[in-house]
Amino acid sequence: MGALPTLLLVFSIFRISIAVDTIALNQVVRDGEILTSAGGSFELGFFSPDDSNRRYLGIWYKKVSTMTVVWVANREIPLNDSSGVLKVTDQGTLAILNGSNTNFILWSSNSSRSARNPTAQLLDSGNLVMKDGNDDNPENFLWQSFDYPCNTLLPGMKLGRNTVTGLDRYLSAWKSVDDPSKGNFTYRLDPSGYPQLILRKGSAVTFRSGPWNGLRFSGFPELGRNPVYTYEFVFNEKEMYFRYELVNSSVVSRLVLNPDGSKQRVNWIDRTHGWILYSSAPMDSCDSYALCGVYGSCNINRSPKCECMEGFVPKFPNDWDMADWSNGCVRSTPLGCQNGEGFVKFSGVKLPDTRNSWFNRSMDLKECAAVCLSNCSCTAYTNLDIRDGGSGCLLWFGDLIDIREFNENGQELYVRMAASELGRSGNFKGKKREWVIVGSVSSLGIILLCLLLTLYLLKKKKLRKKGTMGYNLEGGQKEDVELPLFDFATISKATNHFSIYNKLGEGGFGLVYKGTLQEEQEIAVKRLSKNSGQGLNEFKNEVIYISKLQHRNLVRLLGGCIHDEEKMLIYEYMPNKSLDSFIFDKTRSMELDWNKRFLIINGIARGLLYLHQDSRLRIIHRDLKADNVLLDEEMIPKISDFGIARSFGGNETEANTKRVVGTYGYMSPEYAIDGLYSTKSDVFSFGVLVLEIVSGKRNRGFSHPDHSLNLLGHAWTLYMEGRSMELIDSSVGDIHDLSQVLRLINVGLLCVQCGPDERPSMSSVVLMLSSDSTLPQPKEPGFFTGRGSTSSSGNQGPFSGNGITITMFDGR
Ligand code: ACK
Repeated sequence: MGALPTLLLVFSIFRISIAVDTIALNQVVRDGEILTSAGGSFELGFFSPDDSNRRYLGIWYKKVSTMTVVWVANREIPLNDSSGVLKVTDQGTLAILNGSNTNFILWSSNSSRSARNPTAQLLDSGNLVMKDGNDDNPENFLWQSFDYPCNTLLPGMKLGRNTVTGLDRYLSAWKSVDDPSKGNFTYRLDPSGYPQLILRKGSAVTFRSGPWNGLRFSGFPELGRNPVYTYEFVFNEKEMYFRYELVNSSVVSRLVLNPDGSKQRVNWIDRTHGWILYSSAPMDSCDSYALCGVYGSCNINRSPKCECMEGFVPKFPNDWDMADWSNGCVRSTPLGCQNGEGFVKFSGVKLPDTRNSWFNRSMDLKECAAVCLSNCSCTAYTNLDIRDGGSGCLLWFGDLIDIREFNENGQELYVRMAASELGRSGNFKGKKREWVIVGSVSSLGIILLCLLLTLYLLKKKKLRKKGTMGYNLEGGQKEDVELPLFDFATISKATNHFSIYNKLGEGGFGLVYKGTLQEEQEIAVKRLSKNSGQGLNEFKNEVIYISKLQHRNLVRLLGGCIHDEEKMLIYEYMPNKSLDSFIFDKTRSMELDWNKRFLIINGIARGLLYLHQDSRLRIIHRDLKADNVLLDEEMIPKISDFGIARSFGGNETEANTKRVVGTYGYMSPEYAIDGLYSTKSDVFSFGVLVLEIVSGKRNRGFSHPDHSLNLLGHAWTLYMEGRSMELIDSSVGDIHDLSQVLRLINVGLLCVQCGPDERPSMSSVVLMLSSDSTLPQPKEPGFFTGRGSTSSSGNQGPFSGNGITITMFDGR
């Protein structure tokens, strides 16, 4: 191992500054030595964040007199003395070794490929890159620190995802000012619906930027044209990211996520003034996620800050008057998908949460309105891009949440309203209100709606007394479901009054909160969204099915809660959340070694076999996907979300529906195209899941530089060429039994065959997984080409959705 030539060293009293920015193969940077970027902007070396002897390898500004670290390599594993050494290894990686035990690698960069002449260089942008010899083309870098941000976004860094490689670049705060290990807060580009930047504390959202509108993020009205920065938002098939650059490169500026969860853009002035704040988020209490609840709108210049949007009233008026706005607002007149419904325009707002949105870049505003009106679940729309008079279409499905008003640079939002609301005159925060599309009012529809509402209220009253939930199964057969009922106060207390900090995420029919009962029992509470017509059906469905089922691989329902308009289901809490948060995450996927993945696949297979064959009702889940598999503390998989499940009686084996519901990428061809579902459509989804677990890649959104096949087509091609090994996720680590993995790929491919009859039943799958029998050769998979191909795109319409369960009326 060659240390750097001493002639190149410039001594200072406490440290040795190396007048080079590069180290070559087997050269080292020892603790005390400093690498300096060519233009003198950044330095790299070992440092301690406080007086302790904890040593980290990091990058900091050279010209900023207050030590400001922008990147840390070994943030989770400090050295306890000054024996640390940074070395370029012959595997083309950078490694931190503990000098007293040179075989012990404390931290290492990964490498996408081998290199003949690996070198590490600290660039003047603050990017530490690994390259092969003098190849300065960023496309060819073996590794770069800009791909693994810590708490700082420097000019030129991308904040977002590469959807091809799965690389997710996001900021994570330090634990405290003197502890660089990962703290509670993260700031990342969320790919659900139309992407937006989301600040989270743990898994709870605390702030979001809103969607990019061509000029800025909707929630950053100040982020317009300015003399200091330029901004870029890229969203295409391969990448989605946000990036900024400095107009004047001599300005020293950074965006930092602080340990307390504030995100700040700061500029260095001089030693006297220090770092000056340019902007920060959250900027005021109206930026707190969902402060005013659904259909509530926040205005910082008003008292009280929260008001219901016009056409809506507080859900719980008493709470609302006491400034507890978290339960939001409900419609004065419910929607019923009636003729005559239309839209009211609200101006000057931050667009609501887009995680339940769909978009289309080519539609204009008129087409957008028409599409929204034709889909009963669509609640609002607006232009995707506000430049040049506006273009594109953004649609919301479900409740609108986290809306605020701005004095300047707010946007227009068209909200769906019942016919009777459209004629009313009024003002929304003093801004112009217009109604947009009105069809012919059907009084019959309104009478029918009132009748249904009365019936529903009567039924609800009855239910509360009995502690029993009575619901109709498909086909009109009535089911009374005995379910332990929790009282509302208990659940409200357990979830900290449905605090946003307890929010786990959004499930099929509403928000999911974490709760703790008095006896310390942890629970997950699914709360039915108000006004979610389809959500009510899914809620009933879930009650009917899951309360009757019990299996080690199905999530357990503990009870329900009904209180006025509120409906909730209470489940056992799954500390490891959903499978998708592991397999598709570069870091977390490393926790899933091969053995764990095999056990998870087996567990899902057994759960599905129980549903198809062994349960009291024979059930087809219809929405099996990685998001709907939860993991308990021992990583035992539990199938969840029975919102759209169906049961089969007697000898029935197959049914047909006009309402195709499910998730692209997991739906079998006969279901997506003809609405035909059977146990074999679940088998197809299971096969997709198996291939995703093995490869660590999503079927939907999969792309490959050499072909336009999706994951299924890619897996099948590799199988046919005898190269199945190449499918295996590189994060799985050592594989002791390769034949077991190859067997699983074979089973996965059998399950995704195009014809339902060709696919094995779940009982055969379970057998195949547990025996060494010879497996048949799979035929071509169904839907095996990627986007834009004729054989797979029949149903995809004009939208793009990311893993969200979708509904299509009339499957063709
Ligand atoms: O991937 P997640 O963190 O795990 O986000 C989703 C979210 O709620 C919406 O479904 C989480 N979730 C759902 N049910 C449970 C449960 N029983 N225990 C823990 N987390 C849950 C899920």
